[in-house]
Amino acid sequence: FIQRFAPLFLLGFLAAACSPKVTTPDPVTSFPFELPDTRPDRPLSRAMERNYTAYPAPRPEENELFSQFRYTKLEGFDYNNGDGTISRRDPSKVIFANGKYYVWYTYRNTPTPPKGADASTETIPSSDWDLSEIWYATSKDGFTWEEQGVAVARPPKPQVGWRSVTTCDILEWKGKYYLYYQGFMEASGKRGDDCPVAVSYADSPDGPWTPANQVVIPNGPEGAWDQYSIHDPYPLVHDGKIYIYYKSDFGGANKTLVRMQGLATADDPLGPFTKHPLNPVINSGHETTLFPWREGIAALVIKDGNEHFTIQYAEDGVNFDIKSIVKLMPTAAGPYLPDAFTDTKDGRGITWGISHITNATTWSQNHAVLLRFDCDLSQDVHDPEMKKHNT
Ligand code: AAL
Repeated sequence: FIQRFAPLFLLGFLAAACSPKVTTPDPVTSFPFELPDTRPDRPLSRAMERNYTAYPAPRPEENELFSQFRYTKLEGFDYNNGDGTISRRDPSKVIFANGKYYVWYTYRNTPTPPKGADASTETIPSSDWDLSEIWYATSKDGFTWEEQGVAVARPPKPQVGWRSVTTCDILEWKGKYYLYYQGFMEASGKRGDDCPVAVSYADSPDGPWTPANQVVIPNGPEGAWDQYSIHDPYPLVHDGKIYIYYKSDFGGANKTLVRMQGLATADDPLGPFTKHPLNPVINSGHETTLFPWREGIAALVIKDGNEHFTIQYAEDGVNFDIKSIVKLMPTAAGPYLPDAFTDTKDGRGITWGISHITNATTWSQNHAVLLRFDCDLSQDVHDPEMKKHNT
């Protein structure tokens, strides 16, 4: 056998030894990797050209900021049999304090489900987020939650938020806690959505919360991109400052909304906040969800706009690039984010959080339910073995 096939083995060995070495970077092991430009030397269609120039990799799943999302029903919340009278939506990010996880969210408990702006009264909500308060819940494991009750109630008229306080997010700064939220002065659907951001503060995540009774991020001047609304405030600590990303929308007056994300920064949680001169910094997305990633900031760009369902990254927190295109993103995601306020230069990413889902059969979105999402947007799951498993 050996005598008969020896010449063939020899030929094979010589061919292998003399052939030019092709070294393809291993996408599994070389994060953060750079793919070789493999464009052939011939004209390409516009779509193929764009595949090499507009995106970081021809296969988005090869980027470390790619993930699939898994969802789990939460235990512990009562929804009145889902009749639309109790709603929970727009969760904050999740923090860990006093040995448990905390989440804050928009809570509505009204005699009827939403009936649209024209049918709304002092007690009948126009939309799912009308006549709401900010409530909170705690959990030992992130799956079963104990609802603790109200954190920020609606203040008396005419204070900011008298009609509804919604869509909050949490900041921890120098040992104190700050909840930022939308303060409605009119029912949603009657231009109440053109609301600014207000803030309440507390010494403990359990409260009591003191409203600052002031607008902390005001609407932009007439003609500005954010003149109509300042929504979904999302605080992080970055470069020694408080960074609040928020959503606004061009064209609010004629209801052709084009939703985008802006940034305002401050040295003090009660302001003044300075809006970034390059705003809007993300051209798409609905609710804001961002997280420290390596030395910069990553964003889940969810739902609206040309770049919806992408995950983006900006080393400076301002100039974002698409890193991956994903599916089934968590709506209004509030991730568990241990390094949200540590001013990290090496953001580790996220693996789970709370999002919401709505039964959007009507404009006003009858009611919403909180649910848990899990994902692999974490540096710690990108070791070669884990990565093989995840892809
Ligand atoms: C959301 C958020 C804001 C909007 C409405 C309630 O999911 O973008 O909070 O105002 O919808």
